[in-house]
Amino acid sequence: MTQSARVLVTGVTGQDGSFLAEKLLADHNISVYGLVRRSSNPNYSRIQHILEYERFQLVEGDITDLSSLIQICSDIKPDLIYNLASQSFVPTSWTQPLFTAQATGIGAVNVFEAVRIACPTCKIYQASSSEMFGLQPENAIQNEDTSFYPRSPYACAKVFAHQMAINYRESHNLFISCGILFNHESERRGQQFVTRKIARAAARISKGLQSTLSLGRLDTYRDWGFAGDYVDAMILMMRLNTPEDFVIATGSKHSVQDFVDYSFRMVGLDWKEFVVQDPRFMRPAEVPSLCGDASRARERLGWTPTVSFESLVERMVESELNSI
Ligand code: NDP
Ligand code: GDR
Repeated sequence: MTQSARVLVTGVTGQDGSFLAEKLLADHNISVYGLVRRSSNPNYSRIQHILEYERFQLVEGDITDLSSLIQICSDIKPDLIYNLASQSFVPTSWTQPLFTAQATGIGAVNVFEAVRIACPTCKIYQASSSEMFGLQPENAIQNEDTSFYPRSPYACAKVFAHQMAINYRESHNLFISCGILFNHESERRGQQFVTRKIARAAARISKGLQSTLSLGRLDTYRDWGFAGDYVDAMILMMRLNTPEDFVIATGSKHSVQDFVDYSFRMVGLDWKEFVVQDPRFMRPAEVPSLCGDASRARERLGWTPTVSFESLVERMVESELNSI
């Protein structure tokens, strides 16, 4: 990257955006611009600690508004954009399929168009997802060559964005790399996602602040890693001289029940006494099992995950206990 690089991060108020902005700001030659959308009450809790940095600036725009993105790209002339903004909660994509298509699918194309029009040499990172793989044979492992079988409007929107990224790369010669990231979690994860919901409930139940935990299916499997590690992979990908797509995953999977069991054991409780299954958290179509093969990332980026499943659960439950 050139000296005094300008980096635009969309989705900066989210889990990954906050870790990414923090890591980028550690490099004194980088200025970070965080895209935020207008809301009646700003939600800057994840980036509160970096708001005062001189090299960090918030810019107002919306991923669904192409004109705002063209304006921002013309003004800032970013060297690099990480496109992390999306409607990222899978269940919401069934109740708001059109909004999800706009934010998660068209939103990415808006970024590509703004770059094509206003700053065509800018590199772009596109946040693709393991949800694109969707329904796969039991015990299969997914890599960059695995076919997609999306199972939700969210996953369909991500497939659209992913294929458009490849299309813009091949037809307009834009530098776009897609990170196909498997589930990654942290104490900054949104409270609706299953890992944070479980960690928080285990801590609260152990302190007498909550009596039960309502969940959907316990028998689905995910390849869960630590968000900080996955953001490192994004940064490594953007240091390459040619664009390329990478699967980022730990290579081991666990069930929702494993996550529940280990979280409750951490606080000295038996989960079976507190967990109730609730149809409200079942999905119209499920992705039963995902597990990624990140060999390409290991070989070409030198990337490996540093946080085990057990350490991730411990970190999240401890954080919840500390916050009570
Ligand atoms: P979060 O849900 O935590 O953050 C999403 C971000 O997108 C928020 O900053 C949100 O802003 C912003 N956003 C949503 N809609 C708009 C909009 N219309 N205009 C501008 N900004 C918008 O997601 P994560 O940090 O977990 O994920 C980052 C990206 O990676 C997402 O694209 C997600 O789909 C993808 N992904 C995530 C994985 C994971 O396991 N975490 C795995 C694979 C892919 P606001 O705060 O205002 O709502
Ligand atoms: P996911 O994450 O859909 O994989 O998408 P989530 O944590 O929402 O669900 C994981 C699995 O847990 C099951 N589950 C429940 N999920 C939620 N949220 N709440 C519950 O009560 C519950 N009970 C069981 C789900 O059915 C599912 O099988 C995440 C998001 O970050 C996406 O944006 C990202 O692209 C993918 O990970 C990779």
